[in-house]
Amino acid sequence: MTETAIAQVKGRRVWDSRGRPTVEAEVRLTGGAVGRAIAPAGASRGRGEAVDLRDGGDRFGGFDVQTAVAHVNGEIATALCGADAAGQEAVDRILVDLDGTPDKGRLGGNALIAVSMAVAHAAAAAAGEPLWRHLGGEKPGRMPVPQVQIFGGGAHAGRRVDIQDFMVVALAADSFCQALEWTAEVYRAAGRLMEQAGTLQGVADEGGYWPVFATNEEGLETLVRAIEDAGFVPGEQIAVCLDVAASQLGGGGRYRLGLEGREMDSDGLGEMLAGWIERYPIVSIEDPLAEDDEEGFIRFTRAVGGKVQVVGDDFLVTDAGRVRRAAAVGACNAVLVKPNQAGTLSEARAALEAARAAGWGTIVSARSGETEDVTIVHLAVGWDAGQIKVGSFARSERMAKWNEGLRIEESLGPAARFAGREPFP
Ligand code: 2PG
Ligand code: MG
Repeated sequence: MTETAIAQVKGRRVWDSRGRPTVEAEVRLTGGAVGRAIAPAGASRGRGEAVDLRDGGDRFGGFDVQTAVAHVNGEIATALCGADAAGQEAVDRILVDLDGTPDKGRLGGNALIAVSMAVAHAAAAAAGEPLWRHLGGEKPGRMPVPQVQIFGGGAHAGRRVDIQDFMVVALAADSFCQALEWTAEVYRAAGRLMEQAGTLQGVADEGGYWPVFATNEEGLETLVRAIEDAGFVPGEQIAVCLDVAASQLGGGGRYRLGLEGREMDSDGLGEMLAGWIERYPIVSIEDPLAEDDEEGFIRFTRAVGGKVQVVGDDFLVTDAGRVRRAAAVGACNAVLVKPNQAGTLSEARAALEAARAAGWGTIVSARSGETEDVTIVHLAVGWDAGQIKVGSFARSERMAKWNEGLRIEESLGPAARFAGREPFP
């Protein structure tokens, strides 16, 4: 324990992929090991997420994090000094108790998650292991199958189209490395199609092409064409995943597709999506309905859950209690795990374990505001999530994660096992 006792916790302000301030934490142990991590930030946020503490005011659009950083350097550092970094759950319990609020609004979920992840890195460093191995123990987890965005939309692209993420998943690839190779070809093919159509206008927040489409469905058509143009069989080799992020489309059972000037109720939206599932090679749909529409989630999961993965993001906000409740009533069959929605690693892991216990799929996910931090890749492998979602195949805050996955797969050597089709119904 003396080697792994926390000697110093330091916070600093760094910058994320949107040029906004964010919190970095650095943890030093008595034995000299150091861990460092950076909090990400969402744009389409669930109401039940841990609070992302911002300073407000005029500076940097109100997004500054001086208060959260001061909490890391002050109260949090004091509370953690002397604690054993090897005991992640006890450390996270100290953080949660110190904050003392149900939504982590006092110290800030951004302050807490940066520290929680930095502690994990420090403990792994002290053990002389990469984080994924440290978390996974003896049995190495599978290399997760990546859901990769090709077109961005929704809150990540000025609501140019309503659907937020048009993604591909290379489920027939035989390795993580090959899945990225296939995805790279699809990304290029999609860019060529946009160029030919005269609609190539750069990229959205997560690196997917800016979605210049007349309808939401045109995004799907273009995606399938891109898979074909890249030389793959849609559905068989490479399938489609969507994040509708439907909380952004309305609530209270009413939804509005701004691009198409259409309004519909919960069943109308569910039927539209079910129609897409019939016509396109879709294997996963995230947040098909709004976070307040549990009934809609139940009906949608009943209708299509046998065929596709129904993922809760804003709806479940990486909360074990919500996952258990949703599983009990049959809403969703998979959870998106975003550590900063929970606020600590232990709580994020608990949400993942609750989903696993329910027989659900699990996807470790980045946020739309990211950095060079690659912790989530280690979590996906170490926790054996089976799936990972990081955004698109451009911009280094995304590529850093894909590249870290390549390094992990290489170091696993012959023991590496790619999740491929396994996670999908
Ligand atoms: C999501 C994420 C990533 P954000 O909705 O799944 O695409 O977006 O980080 O803005 O919540
Ligand atoms: Mg989402």
